[in-house]
Amino acid sequence: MNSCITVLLADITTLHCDAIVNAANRSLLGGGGVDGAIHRAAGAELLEECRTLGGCRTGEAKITKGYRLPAKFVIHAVGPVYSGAREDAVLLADCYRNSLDLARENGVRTIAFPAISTGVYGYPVREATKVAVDTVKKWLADNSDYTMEVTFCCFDERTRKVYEEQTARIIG
Ligand code: AR6
Repeated sequence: MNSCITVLLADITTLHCDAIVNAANRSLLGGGGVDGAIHRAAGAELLEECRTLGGCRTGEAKITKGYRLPAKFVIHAVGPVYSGAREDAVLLADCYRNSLDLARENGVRTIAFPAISTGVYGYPVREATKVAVDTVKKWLADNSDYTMEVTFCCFDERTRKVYEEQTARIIG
């Protein structure tokens, strides 16, 4: 199987993946940051579909169509608001794992993640990146019967550099 991880500096709304992940909030009704950008690019139909979903718990994920985006699906994951508690990392890892499970259930082969929780939700980039990379690597190992191309889509150079360092690292 040819699963792989790529790090990219880009606007996630421009990516031609089967699915892009949104760093949403529990209402799933839009917001700022990457959430705002995804809703603007997808158009009003995305919000209409999101209204039918009844929100989403922190650490969980829900899927919609991508509408006017080049991506076929949007997977809306709700990251934790950073508090410094041990639970933060558990909930952040849940976001990545649940998004990948949902992606696989929907036949997704290429998926892009933003740096969930590291913007408005205040999660320190280095800590969040370690959780993201370790969780994705473990998921790929646990799903070695399925080919999935994972892209970490960074929006600034500093975050990209941290992802490059972490993905080059061996787990442990
Ligand atoms: N493409 C890729 N990454 C982006 C883009 C983009 N177009 N725009 C921003 N980022 P944030 P959070 C990066 O704040 O911390 C919203 O209001 C950004 O630089 O979008 O999980 C929601 O509705 C940062 O690295 O998400 C929630 O209320 C990363 O995406 C809340 O913000 C995440 O930043 C969620 O906060």
